[in-house]
Amino acid sequence: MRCAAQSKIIKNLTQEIKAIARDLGFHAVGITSAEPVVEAGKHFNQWLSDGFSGEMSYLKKSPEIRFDPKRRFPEAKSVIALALNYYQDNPSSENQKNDSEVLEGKIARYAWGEDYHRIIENKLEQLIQAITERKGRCWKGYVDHGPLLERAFAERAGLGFIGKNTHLITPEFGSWVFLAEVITDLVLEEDLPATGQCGTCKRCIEACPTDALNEPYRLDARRCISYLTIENKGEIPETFTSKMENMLFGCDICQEVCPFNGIGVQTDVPGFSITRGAGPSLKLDEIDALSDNAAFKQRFSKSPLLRAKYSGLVRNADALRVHNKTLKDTIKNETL
Ligand code: B12
Ligand code: SF4
Ligand code: SF4
Repeated sequence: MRCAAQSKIIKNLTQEIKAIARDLGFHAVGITSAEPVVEAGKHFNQWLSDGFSGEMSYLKKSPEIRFDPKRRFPEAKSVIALALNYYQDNPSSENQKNDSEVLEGKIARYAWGEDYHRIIENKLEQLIQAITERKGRCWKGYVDHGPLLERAFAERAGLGFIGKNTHLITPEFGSWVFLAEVITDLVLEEDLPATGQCGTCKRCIEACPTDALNEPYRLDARRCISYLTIENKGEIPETFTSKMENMLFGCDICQEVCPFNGIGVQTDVPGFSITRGAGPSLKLDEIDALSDNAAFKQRFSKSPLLRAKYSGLVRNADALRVHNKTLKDTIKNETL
């Protein structure tokens, strides 16, 4: 039991840390304990044993630390869950060219500007420094790469709820947010878990072109265009090349159709501007013009597209081109 004076100190410290996080530019911050997310852990284990993680072998390494951070950091007390809005309108969607000769591939919104890992890591370092100055011990800040079930901790910290498309959906920014966390030994005041839900809606499940959302809340990565175009190292199976809806890198279809993403809030993070990266689409000719890996690395030096590697981007462009040719031939034959 805490006395009133202790509770007040904890409350003040929590408010101070939340204010620092907001000043650093995070758009939402919530606190939860470092205790395991037990139900999410069961779902995660089931997901792995069903083979849904495909070739992402790193997810299988010590899966228990993803839902129980205290196994790694026994003195951890709190998880500070953070979100950064990356939404921006597609400037080209209103006057899209209808030039069937110029083939373009679409880029998922998260990758239009600079890579979010660097932008967020910089903010996390500053937050950790501020906590350390307040006598709190922190372990490395996490964004994406860390072994933590980020969506589950964000949900328990009250940032939003997990939808049937598996996204963490916030009340203010929909699902157009990146997630990040700081794990600390400070005892902080916990937020209540988020309570929203999808209700009877199943738009994302119906819209997914490859049936990757084979059940609500469960995504088979092996069928997901995002996985096939970014994480997958091999060829894109033919069964999917005709279903990629011109996505060259990543996929946003199950987010675009979500009613919680109706009116996006423009991000205020300069690094996410399309002028800083690949933008909403790329001409396939531009990819052909990249003569080698060095040219690819130079063109996309700060972009998330680096993740797919030169060979991956060329493979994706080829898949779109082959599909477009087949489509054209079919239309030609039908009109003859
Ligand atoms: C591996 C991975 C992928 C894989 C697998 C995605 C997936 N849905 O599992 C692939 C490559 C496909 C992928 C794609 C994308 N990713 Co990704 N990815 C990750 C990563 C590294 C791990 C996710 C994971 O553990 N998956 C395993 C499943 C089981 O866990 P989960 O996704 O958290 O699922 C929860 C629920 O679905 C629920 N659940 C599972 N089964 C069941 C069953 C029932 C009955 C119920 C009720 C619930 C339930 O439990 C889980 C609890 O956490 C996280 C970062 C991280 N460290 O967490 C980023 C992360 C999830 N990705 C992110 C993003 C932005 C994307 C893309 C939008 C990129 C793009 N535009 O192409 C797509 C979205 C695809 C989608 N619909 O999820 C963001 C999501 C932010 C958000 N608002 O949710 C994260 C959090 C990275 C970050 N730090 O911002 N990703
Ligand atoms: S990201 Fe695309 S392919 Fe993956 S589940 Fe969503 S709609 Fe389906
Ligand atoms: S589209 Fe509908 S079912 Fe899918 S996540 Fe959004 S609200 Fe939930």
